[in-house]
Amino acid sequence: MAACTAQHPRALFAKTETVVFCQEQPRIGNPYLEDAFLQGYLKSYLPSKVFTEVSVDLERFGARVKDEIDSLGRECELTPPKLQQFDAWGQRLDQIITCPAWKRMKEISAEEGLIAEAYERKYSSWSRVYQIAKLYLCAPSAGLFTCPLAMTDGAAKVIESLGIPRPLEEAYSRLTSRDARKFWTSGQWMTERRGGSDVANGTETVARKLPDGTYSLHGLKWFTSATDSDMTLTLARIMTAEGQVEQGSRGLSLFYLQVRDENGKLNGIEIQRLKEKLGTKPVPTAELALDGARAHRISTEGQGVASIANMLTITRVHNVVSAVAYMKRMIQMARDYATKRKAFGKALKEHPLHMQTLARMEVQARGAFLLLMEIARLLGLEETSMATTQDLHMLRLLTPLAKLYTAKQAVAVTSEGLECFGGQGYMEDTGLPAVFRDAQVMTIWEGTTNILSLDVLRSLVKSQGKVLDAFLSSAQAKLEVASSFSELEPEVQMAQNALHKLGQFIQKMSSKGEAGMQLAARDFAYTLARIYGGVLLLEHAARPNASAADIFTAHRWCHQDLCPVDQEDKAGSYGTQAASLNTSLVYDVNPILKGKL
Ligand code: UCC
Repeated sequence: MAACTAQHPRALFAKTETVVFCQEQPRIGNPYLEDAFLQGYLKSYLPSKVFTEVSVDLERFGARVKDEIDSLGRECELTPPKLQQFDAWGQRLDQIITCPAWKRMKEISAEEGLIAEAYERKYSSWSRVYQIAKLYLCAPSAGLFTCPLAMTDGAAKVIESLGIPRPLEEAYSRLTSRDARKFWTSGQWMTERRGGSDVANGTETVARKLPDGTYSLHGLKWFTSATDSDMTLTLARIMTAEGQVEQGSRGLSLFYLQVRDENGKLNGIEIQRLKEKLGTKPVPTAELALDGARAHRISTEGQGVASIANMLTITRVHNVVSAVAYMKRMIQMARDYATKRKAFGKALKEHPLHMQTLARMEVQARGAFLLLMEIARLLGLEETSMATTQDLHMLRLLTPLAKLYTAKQAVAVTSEGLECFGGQGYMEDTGLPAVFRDAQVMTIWEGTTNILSLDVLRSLVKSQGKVLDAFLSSAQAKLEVASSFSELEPEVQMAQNALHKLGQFIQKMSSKGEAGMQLAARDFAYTLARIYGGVLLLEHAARPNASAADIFTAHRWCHQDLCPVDQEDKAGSYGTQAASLNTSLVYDVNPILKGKL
């Protein structure tokens, strides 16, 4: 856009002068070329031949994000989906109408191999890193098409891990296709009327076995994201011939179904309504009634939750991709704006306090980025059977950890980012509020912060402490590398101290068991995330070709409280009285009412 000078001849009406208000628009550049940290990471860790090829493609793709995808994403935001339930003559249609840009995003996703790349494995284990880097570049521009892509990736992962059994061969080949005419997206229908976190007790959908071995599903799915998808994976309880079902987690099995038949007719599904949401406006999120949906059982009976966990791992990784990418997008826009916008006689860039704010945002985004890339690297190793047991433990731990931590960071950083634009950040037509709104969902879908904190504990307990051992030894190994650089010495020591305090805390809590740890679960998870983010930044800053910015980032990150669980413990947050004190504080109401609580 041409620069706006806001110079008007004095001869014009005074009124014109007061109504004309013009600021230069921040620019979305090529997100690959503008991201030195991403380039530095890929150059350092990818084998050089892989880096050369990948870099060329990412630069090309970055230009496509800037020149094509970003405007499609905006169109998706401004043209949300509609549900046409009936035709003019009362015939039930249940048609979700999406805009052309949303459909185009599906084609582009196939053309660009946004799913295929991870499953073709052209670059062996590095293919995952490559795919994640591509998703990261386009996530804030893609009009939330990254939501169906997350579930599509998750479904492909589940099917692959099952050995691609016969009823799923076609689905797998379509989910991982580069042919836009063939490409399918998948849903993940987990949430029912009784809630989304407690899947084991909230799932009411039942499955009746049919004579041909398939099942017919009956129930209500309360939130289904990207309901225009071609297929889905979903949970249900198998009903016995006597009409009995088993309650709880052990009663759940995993099913695959196609949403529509070849003629576009819904498969025993009614779309009740589309949801009114705070954000993710382009995504059709629907309430569904399943009334005889034909489905294939794809897990062992009663193993539904464990089987869908593979999908959750992938969708949680995608959540991290978007959380980090949204932070980065805000920072890129704000730093460009800071070169253009003048206040108090100089560009924002010349105000040290403003630069400090942006630098703090950047430190958060960089730590989050390394957590993301570490997960991508480990996932790639797992998928090519190259992972050690320690790698597998780290992947299990880092997935919920990074999901919960980066989602919270994304809300804070995008909120701070809005402020960097002053009042303009609050204006709908700048597109900036949408970034903030969409960041907020990252803390909720795919498991809230508390559910993910409990999943961190689950990973420790289920592995009988091996996950924690892997964490401690991996952190130590990385700190050892960093400790040989004198410039990093004080920060390495800070990380060591945090690990020491963490060790003491774990020892103290070990006698209290899993239940005793619950109150500390969130602070414990934050501690692991902060320590590991710091350790990764220190390792990154210890590379021979590390930049001054890499070293400064590691310093800044390590100067935050790396062990909040220790601080909170000392403050009595997990003591015997803590839970009841919390409740009294929350319900600090009129004594008459108190008696009724
Ligand atoms: O669907 C949604 C929106 C889709 C949109 C996607 C967009 C993605 C982002 C894109 C970015 C733009 S939102 C709804 C998502 N729903 C959830 O995330 C559910 C949240 N609730 C939980 O995660 C709970 O912790 C449950 C459901 C996993 C708890 O289930 P249970 O059955 O009560 O827990 P159990 O008994 O501990 O676990 C049952 C089994 C165990 O294995 P076995 O049977 O072998 O002992 C666990 O070890 O499941 C296993 N398991 C896991 N395994 C549980 N969690 C995991 C895990 N995370 N990884 C591996």
